Amino acid sequence: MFLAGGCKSDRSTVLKVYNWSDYIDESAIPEFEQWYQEQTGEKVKVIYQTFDINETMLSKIERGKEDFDVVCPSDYIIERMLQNDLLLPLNRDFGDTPNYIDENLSPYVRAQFDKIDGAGKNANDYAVGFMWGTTGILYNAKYVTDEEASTWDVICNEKFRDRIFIKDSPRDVYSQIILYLHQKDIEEGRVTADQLMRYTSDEDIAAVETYMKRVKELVAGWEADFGKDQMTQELGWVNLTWSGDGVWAIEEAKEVGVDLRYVCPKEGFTVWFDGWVIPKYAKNIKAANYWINFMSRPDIVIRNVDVTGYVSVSGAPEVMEAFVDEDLDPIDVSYFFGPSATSVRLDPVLYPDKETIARSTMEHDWGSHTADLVSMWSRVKGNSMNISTILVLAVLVIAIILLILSRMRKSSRRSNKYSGKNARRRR
Ligand code: N2P
Repeated sequence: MFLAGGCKSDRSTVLKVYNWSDYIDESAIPEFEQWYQEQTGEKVKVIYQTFDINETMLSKIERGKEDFDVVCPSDYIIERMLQNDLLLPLNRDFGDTPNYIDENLSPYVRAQFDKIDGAGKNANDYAVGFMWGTTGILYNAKYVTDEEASTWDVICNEKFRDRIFIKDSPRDVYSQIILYLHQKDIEEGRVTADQLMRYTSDEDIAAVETYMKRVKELVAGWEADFGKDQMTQELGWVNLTWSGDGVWAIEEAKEVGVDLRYVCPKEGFTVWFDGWVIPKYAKNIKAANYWINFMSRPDIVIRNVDVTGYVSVSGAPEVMEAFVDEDLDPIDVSYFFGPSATSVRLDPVLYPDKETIARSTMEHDWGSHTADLVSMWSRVKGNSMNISTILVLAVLVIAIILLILSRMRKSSRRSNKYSGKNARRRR
């Protein structure tokens, strides 16, 4: 409940936004409040909260029925939310205010959202993409060769023991490993990458579990957001991560003379899309729709991309121009920006070229199998302590034992003293 000036506040003056951490230029929030008032004549105050893991966000809405007005899940979670009837349809009627969403959305993203299986509902009617990217390998070129990094097996390479960080995102890791384990089947045409995204049998899960348990022996940490810092400080050499974290880390590392690179491995990889949706427990639906529109305005898009390292779903020409860099080789990004964009000087980590994107596939919801995946992940990570964690814990346990022993000694001395006194008194 929100209280203002001692009275119960009108929920139409509050917009509750729930977004990934480090995913926006936060100075855009007060700008939205001002813009909303200019466009509608109404006041709104944004309450902005963040999450690091899709499933945390989903559970707050699915189980907790929290009244967020606008949230930003990934594609497979949008799929799940549609299937479980958790979303409201969007309203693109903004009166005199331009509709930045439909003016700018890349046709590639629209087509990908069409593939989301929303139980009869088209995801484009319930979600608008925000950022998108790939899952790949970020690596330190001083210790890891381009060749070593070009396969998912780099996370199971003994040479990089205790230098490997893995994104703590079971769905993403599972997808890359199932592609890796089935590389021969893909090459020989027995299965497609898209089909593999629906491989959820006990045997498939067991195969990924066995592989990941080998990986675990070498892993320095499972990270939700700190991998990029570990890589920049050269504490990690290999990081299974998202392209946006990769771009951010590469830029930061450059400043301190560290050569980080990012690659989408040869066996195939997943491409992901995060999009704005309005959950069914939302209370300020009007402002939520305006928020989504504002987030699609090209100048706001460019600022969000600049600050976060992630890439917008916007196919607007001004967005493309903003990221052209004359020092880069031209690449074919026509699938994203339209037929004339066959030779544009863009960073291929931000925008994979046409050839790379051909190796990509999109994840899907696992429905009732999700619990099996989550249990497998906890079995993999369970007691996954590295040497330093074990040492810290050992020191802590010894310290606690010493403390208890010293207290026991003191109290036994005290009780000897008292029983002595009492004994004297009794005498
Ligand atoms: C940024 C979150 C990225 C979300 N911290 C990737 N789906």
